[in-house]
Amino acid sequence: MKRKWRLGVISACAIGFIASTAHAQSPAEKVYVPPGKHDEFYAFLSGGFSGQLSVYGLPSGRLIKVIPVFSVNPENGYGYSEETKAMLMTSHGFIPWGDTHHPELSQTNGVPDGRWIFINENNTPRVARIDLRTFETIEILEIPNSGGNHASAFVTPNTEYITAGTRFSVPIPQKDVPIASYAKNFKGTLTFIRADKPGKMDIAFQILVPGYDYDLAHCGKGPSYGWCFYTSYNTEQAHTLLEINASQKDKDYIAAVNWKRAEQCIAEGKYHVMKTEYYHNYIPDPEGDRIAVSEVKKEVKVIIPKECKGVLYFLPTPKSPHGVDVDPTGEYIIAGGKLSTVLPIHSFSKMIKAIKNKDFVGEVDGIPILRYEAISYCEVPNPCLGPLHTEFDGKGYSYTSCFITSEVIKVDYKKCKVVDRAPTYYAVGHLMIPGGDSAKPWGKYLLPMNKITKDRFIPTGPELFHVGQLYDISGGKMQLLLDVAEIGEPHYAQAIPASLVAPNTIKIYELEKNDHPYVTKSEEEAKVVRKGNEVHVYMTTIRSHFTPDNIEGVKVGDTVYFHVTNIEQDWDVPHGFAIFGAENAELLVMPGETKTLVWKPKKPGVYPFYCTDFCSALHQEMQGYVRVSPK
Ligand code: CUK
Ligand code: CUA
Repeated sequence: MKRKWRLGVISACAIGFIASTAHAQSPAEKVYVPPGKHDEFYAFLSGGFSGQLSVYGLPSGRLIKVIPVFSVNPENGYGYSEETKAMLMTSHGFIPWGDTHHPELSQTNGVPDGRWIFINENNTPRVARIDLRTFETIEILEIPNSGGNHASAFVTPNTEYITAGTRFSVPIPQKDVPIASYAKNFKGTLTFIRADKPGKMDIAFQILVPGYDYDLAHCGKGPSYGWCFYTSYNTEQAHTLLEINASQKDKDYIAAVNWKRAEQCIAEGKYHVMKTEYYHNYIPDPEGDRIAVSEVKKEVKVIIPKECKGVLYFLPTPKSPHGVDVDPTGEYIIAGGKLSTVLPIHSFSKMIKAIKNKDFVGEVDGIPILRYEAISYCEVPNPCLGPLHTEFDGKGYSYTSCFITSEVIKVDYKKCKVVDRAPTYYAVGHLMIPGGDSAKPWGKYLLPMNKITKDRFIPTGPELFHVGQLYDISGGKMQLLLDVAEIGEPHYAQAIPASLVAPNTIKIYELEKNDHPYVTKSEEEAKVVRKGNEVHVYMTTIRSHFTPDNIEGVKVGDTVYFHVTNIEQDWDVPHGFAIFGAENAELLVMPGETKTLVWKPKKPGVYPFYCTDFCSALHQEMQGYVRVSPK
């Protein structure tokens, strides 16, 4: 009897469940990923002034990993270990910090393919490649002739290039001139970086452009394949009080670059070779020694637009535009006019027609300015205040963030009308839809990233995290699901189905393939070798001891290199290494890997070292001593 009664309850529940899915699921149900289950999407959020890239699962909003890119990261010794220091070398020396803004996934035929993700560094111009098999930064290229790398790192549809535009114009080449000579001496560059092969990033060419501020970019696809678009502001060429002086004109420009034409000009020798110095840092052997190296490059090819006709056009765009986004078909180009009262949409096919008909209203430095009416598809009326960035759902709708009115608007962009709006909390910057800037958006979710958190989380004193907000966009109306606490200032983000990345991730660095010059493949090979003032400790770790664990014979004035090889066979058992008083952070050594910590002991004594990363019940016993004697 009892059993029957129970069955009855179960079937009533089942009916209840079916009934409730027929109705709208609650926000809680939509973001709930049960313990042990995986998220549907990886989301990669720029860390902004943290210099890193964070990885979240969607729809749960759980933080899964922080990938160090441009900033040192004590948590795993990035930028501290001898193997990773070279990643942060620049022509200005070792720089332990960066400001990341725009991540973009590598693409094949305009669709994110899950191989790599790129991200820019705004302050000391650089771009990075992160390998999505290991979620590690494997390459960083410095960008010369740039005064701040903001319009970056956006890819062309087959990852032929990542592109970059200078945020601040500066004298190019750099020289000592009065700041007031801006209009005469300051220039910008738009840079194309070869990106299709890991370890081979290089500046293919730069295009020298008038001294404006190039803010954001996106590249064309489909019919607009072969083009990239950059917003510019400060066409007034102000050099002081830009908040007033750079907002004078009714329209600034989108710079439309025909990079296929640029390739022709390079092939025809229509370029200048400019001497300059910049660094290319990469790991040549990511499955072997895994040691980053720096290569110093000495020159770049520079195209001057008036010597390469057809490479660049200016599209007038109201008013101090910020974002520029190309729809999945490649025909519609939507700009965020920060101070504009309309949302301008340009038509790529009209642009091509206007170029053919020479429908120009003037030129700057030999660069034709197209007639606004000749390229305009429409202006979305009464959008919102402060439209910034747009993403697409692949179903004919675009979503634009509105900074001033703190909202997102959903636009039927072919019909040129707003069909839905939702408030954000507060002051939204970028927004992201999985695949939302590609030829094939996955849609489903929208993540606006807000600059101001105010009251969204329990208070943490004056400094607050930024907040992302997850919306369900699968229905007609946007529905707010979740607040996500973010690291630094995320600016932009990307997301991709986990099924395109997870199966390719590498679980373990194989010890057999480790050809690090200081590898120690077994405890029998562990040793201490003195070379003049250098002491090299060939050390192994395995649960739960170091070999050797008592080291004597070190003297004040020596430089001690701890070359720590993790010889575990289990993929998920890293060991850490830290020694008392070392100026460097710890090491985190993954199974199969060798990492090196340098230590210069300053006083005689006996110094403990220990494993910093929990590894077994005897983790606390994983320790040792170094004896340091006077000189
Ligand atoms: S910028 Cu931050 S909201 Cu760096 Cu892409 Cu527009
Ligand atoms: Cu090894 Cu803890």
